[in-house]
Amino acid sequence: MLTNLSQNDPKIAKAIKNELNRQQNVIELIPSENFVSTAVLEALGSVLTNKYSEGYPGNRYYGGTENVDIVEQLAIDRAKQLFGAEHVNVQSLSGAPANIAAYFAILKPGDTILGMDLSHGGHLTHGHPVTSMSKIFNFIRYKTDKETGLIDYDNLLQMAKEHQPKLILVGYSAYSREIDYQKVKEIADEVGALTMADIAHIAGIIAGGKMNNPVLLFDIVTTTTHKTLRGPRGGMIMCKEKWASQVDKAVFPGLQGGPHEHNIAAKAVAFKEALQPEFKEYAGQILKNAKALENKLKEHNFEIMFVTTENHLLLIDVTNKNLTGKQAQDLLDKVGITCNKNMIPDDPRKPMDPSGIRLGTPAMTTRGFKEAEFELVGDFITQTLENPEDDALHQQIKQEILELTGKFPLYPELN
Ligand code: DSN
Repeated sequence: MLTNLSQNDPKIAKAIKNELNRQQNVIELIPSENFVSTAVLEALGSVLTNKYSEGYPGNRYYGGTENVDIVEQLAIDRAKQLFGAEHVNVQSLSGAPANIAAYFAILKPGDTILGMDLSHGGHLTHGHPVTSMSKIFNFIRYKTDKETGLIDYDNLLQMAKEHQPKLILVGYSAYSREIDYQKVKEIADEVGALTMADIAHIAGIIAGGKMNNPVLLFDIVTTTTHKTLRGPRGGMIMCKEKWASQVDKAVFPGLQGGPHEHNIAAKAVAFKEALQPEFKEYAGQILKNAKALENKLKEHNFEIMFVTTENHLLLIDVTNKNLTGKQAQDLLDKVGITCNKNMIPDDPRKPMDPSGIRLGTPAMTTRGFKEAEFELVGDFITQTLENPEDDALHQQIKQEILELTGKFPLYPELN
């Protein structure tokens, strides 16, 4: 593989081969990552990357768009079918630009948005002060309830009455519970606010029918396509028909130029895969695996944030193991388990060395891991983190992980 690249640019070819090797040999637990099919990879590496096509299918600013029109329309139609959406824009380059376009489609600068606090599982683009959007819109942040781990819907209503937001925003990056979209819609209706859900993390589980779907209820829903949805790196916006023209204008020409049609083709391929019955099983297995990992970690006295998981991820405070999130991430890296350090609710520590780690099951579920393997993963994590100085043990676990991952081949055809 990579025959031409190896000849023309051996340094890049070597880095790609090493990355393939890394992906094959580690237990990948970053909840926002996944392994696309080789069909998706082929679409991504296709000649569609050469084509400019500003505009939308049937209405472009360039000639020669008859093939990319077919590609983009298929992506739109399949996404509509997957989520029951009235209108879909598949051109957003990723999740952050999808969110920015969504805000500009339905709001005016200065409008108030009620979004979740980052340390409680919200996302940077939901109004963190370091982002440009926080200078344009007035973000107010709500939190989860400490006892139940749930969004405090009574408090959300109170805050909505107090701040009179134009938009209530749900959908998170590190929150492990289901969302009551109906309740959020009722709160929004009571104060005359619009509703937006960012389902980037859980889109695949929703598409597989295993979590609540806000698309039918909410004004606007954004997602990435590369997480549980298992497509290429990219974004997408779904909305009610009444917002269609504003959404399309906000994406192009509002925010972006030429769409990346190779990427849109890969999205279409992934959506076709997600429409197959096997994908429902995949979505269900993601949830079962997260439960198996949670049960094993609870057995070993790990502190699970938000009480439990009802999706694909677990946020864990590692303070009671006498570690920081960064130390835990580094130790797990050493044995071949990839995860990310993460803030916990109202974390007293800093983002670069927070109190927690975030673990997710989508990628290893794609490789074929089931509950038994995730119980083993829970044991590997425990042994590693409870024995931070034991190099010999770490070497032994690394070897066991190599043997385990070897039984679940990843991209053997690319070797
Ligand atoms: N970076 C993504 C994640 O890891 O959740 C969100 O954008």
